[in-house]
Amino acid sequence: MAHSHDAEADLVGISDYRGPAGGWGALGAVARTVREQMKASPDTRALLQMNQPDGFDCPGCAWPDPKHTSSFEFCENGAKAVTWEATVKRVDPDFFARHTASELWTWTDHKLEDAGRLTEPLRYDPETDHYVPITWEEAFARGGAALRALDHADEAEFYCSGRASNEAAFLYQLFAREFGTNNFPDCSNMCHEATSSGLPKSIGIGKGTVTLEDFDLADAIFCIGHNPGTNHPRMLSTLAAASKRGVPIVVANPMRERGLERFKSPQHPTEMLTPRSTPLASEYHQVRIGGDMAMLKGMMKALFALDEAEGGVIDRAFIAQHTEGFEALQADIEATSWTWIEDQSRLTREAIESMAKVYAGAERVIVCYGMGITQHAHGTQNVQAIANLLLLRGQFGKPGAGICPLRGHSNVQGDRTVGITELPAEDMLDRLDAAFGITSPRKHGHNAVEALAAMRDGRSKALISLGGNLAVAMPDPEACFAAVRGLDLSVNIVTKFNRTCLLHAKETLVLPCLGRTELDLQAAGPQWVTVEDSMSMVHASRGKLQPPGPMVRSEPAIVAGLARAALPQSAVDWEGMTADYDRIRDGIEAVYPDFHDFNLRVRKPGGFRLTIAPDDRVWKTPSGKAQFIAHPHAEDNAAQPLLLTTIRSHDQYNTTIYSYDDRYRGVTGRRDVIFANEVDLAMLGLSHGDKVDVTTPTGRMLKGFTIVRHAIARGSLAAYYPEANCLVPLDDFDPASGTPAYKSIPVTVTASGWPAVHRA
Ligand SMILES: Nc1nc2c(c(=O)[nH]1)N[C@H]1C(S)=C(S)[C@@H](COP(=O)(O)OP(=O)(O)OC[C@H]3O[C@@H](n4cnc5c(=O)[nH]c(N)nc54)[C@H](O)[C@@H]3O)O[C@H]1N2
Ligand SMILES: Nc1nc2c(c(=O)[nH]1)N[C@H]1C(S)=C(S)[C@@H](COP(=O)(O)OP(=O)(O)OC[C@H]3O[C@@H](n4cnc5c(=O)[nH]c(N)nc54)[C@H](O)[C@@H]3O)O[C@H]1N2
Ligand SMILES: [Mo]
Repeated sequence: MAHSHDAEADLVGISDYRGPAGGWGALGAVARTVREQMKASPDTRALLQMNQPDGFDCPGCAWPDPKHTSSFEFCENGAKAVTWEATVKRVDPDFFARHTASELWTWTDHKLEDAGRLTEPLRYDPETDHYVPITWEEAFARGGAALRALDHADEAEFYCSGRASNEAAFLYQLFAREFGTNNFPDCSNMCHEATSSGLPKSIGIGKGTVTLEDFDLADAIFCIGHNPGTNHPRMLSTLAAASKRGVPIVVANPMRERGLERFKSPQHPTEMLTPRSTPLASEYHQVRIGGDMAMLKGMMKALFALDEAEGGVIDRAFIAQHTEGFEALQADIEATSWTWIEDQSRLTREAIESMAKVYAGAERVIVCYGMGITQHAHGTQNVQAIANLLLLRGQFGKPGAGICPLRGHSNVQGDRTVGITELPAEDMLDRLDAAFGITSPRKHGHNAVEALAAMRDGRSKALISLGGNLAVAMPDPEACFAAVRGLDLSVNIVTKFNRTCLLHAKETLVLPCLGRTELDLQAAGPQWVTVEDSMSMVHASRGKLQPPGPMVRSEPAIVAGLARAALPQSAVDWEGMTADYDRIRDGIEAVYPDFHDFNLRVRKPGGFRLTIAPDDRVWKTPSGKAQFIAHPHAEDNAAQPLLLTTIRSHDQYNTTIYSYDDRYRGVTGRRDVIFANEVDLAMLGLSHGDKVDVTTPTGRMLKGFTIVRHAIARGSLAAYYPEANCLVPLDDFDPASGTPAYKSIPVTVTASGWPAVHRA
């Protein structure tokens, strides 16, 4: 491919980051964010209440805390999440009088949210192109009227993002089901749905099986397709402790992520004051994007070989007593060739054998995984392959072992537990109906992709969003933006104004809610909420900060207000539950037996753990046994020369862009980059810093981005989400779970003449 190099390489803000994760860089970043968002606010003490027994749960991620009784655990990105919420900046009615919607549309996602917290309910006025303040009564009346005007309840979509508390989410599903639909598109549908749909078939539960204490007992830890230095930073302390004990930590990730390599704990004075840091990964395997299935099959192949050579590697007693499907799995692994495995994974047989050796040599093993596993067209198969691997050595139901999906939003798991699901179980609906005197619909509803398709096709006419930024988070912004714009009603219950709020339906409402850090005062006094972390611990979260304005209401109060207006004849005591959240918790207990004595047990510091049946080697599958699930027809990616994955920068929270920096990847002040392997660059006839266009087989394009050399696997490219979402079609998803294939987009790359677009 000929390419002229007359253009200057665009390497502004591109460098190598040489430090460890954490360290002084993290402390500096916190100081900066506190300065920018909180100015001299006395509420900087908020940071000291994060994850304390009496404080609030960090809204940053779902990684648990040591019994919620620890001393303050420092986390840079938790601090960013809190300061972004506790900011002193406001978008009040004056702000919206100054700026038209058309002007705000031209703002970046960063600038929109950086403008501050919403303070009053708003309605979009198409006559003036402004958002105008309205009373809560008018907001509820308008929302309720539009919902009542629908021909059928299934024309409404009830989206839930994962920050909502258990209490808010439970009320929300009660509202939607009394209204008459199971349409619950949910951020989990874009995230760990492959876990929710894949693991129940394997081990009878769609959640992780380990606790934080298990990490203290593990003999080996595998980290596949997740980036804890950015997305679950408190996990680094856990990994560092394991590393110091000499526990091997085996990483499989196409990108070399600093947060998996080295960590300098900001809580550790000697590390902070010396050049020392703790090495994390003992082996780092740069698997190709989408090559995990092949890698996992390769590990199993090597395990069988080791077992044949040495014996005692495969746990045959466990397999005989607890599982089904072993023969089919073994046959599939035997039929899988090393050539195919190496081709797909771009790892050598020796590398994979080395991973298998670590696994075989450890008594107690934890496998952690994230979006690098789930967000593929074969995400569910990937998750089940991890379960297969663990079942082969009986790594369930014993201390120090198990599966650890790193969940996304801080309460995404809890929201699902208390009923946010488009596929509700019959017995759950029976109990809900009995507890509240309603008749829930039995017909299953829409997940996120189905909801967007229904909205696009005019089958759905209303979207209520409890948090999130749905149209920006989903694939194919063009289709999703048009879908929301075609609606009769769009209701955004949010803390901050975002791009989805700017997509105008016939009626567009923006309803400001309290964040988790804030004091929630109701008729019966100050209220607190509960959340469930990645490890199924349910605990209390108590906000203390002053709300951003007197009119801002809590999520439960807003949900109840809308429900009241949409369901004038409602059988539910919405006012009573809003006045006193203990009553919502009583409702949760009535519907979910696992929450017995909820109000009592959750008042204990640290809360309680929900039942995880595999802990007791109980398998809630139809046959009562854990299942090996073979995937003989695993996806073939070797023919695709280049696959692109989408990732989070260090300074973003999903669609919330805190800043344009990505410290650990050496990027400052920009997001318009494509990370590429040096050898691929040369093969493409491109140089570090060239402007390129990225094109998909169906002609989707990302134009004028700068391609940069990076430590990433051959045949793999990476770009930031959501900038690259235009490359993902809405119908490219995992058929088993509906999870969009955000992480394996086939592309071609060519030199570009287009100007850069995504600069700070
Ligand atoms: N600060 C911060 N914290 C967050 C979030 C945030 O945006 N910011 N988001 C929250 C949410 S909702 C979620 S779901 C989690 C996400 O947490 P992660 O799962 O860590 O998220 P990602 O950034 O999407 O990327 C994950 C990693 O997968 C790797 N990867 C990409 N493709 C592949 C592949 O094919 N195979 C393998 N093995 N690896 C691959 C990437 O190189 C990257 O290191 O974090 C949560 N926590
Ligand atoms: N290409 C690509 N796309 C992806 C992903 C990817 O890896 N690649 N990841 C996917 C994943 S894992 C997820 S989870 C989704 C995320 O999808 P969403 O959950 O829909 O998106 P967020 O960006 O987390 O939502 C941000 C908004 O939430 C609101 N908010 C913040 N805190 C609160 C609160 O306490 N209450 C309420 N009511 N609102 C609040 C704010 O107004 C803010 O603008 O994106 C998905 N999209
Ligand atoms: Mo997520």
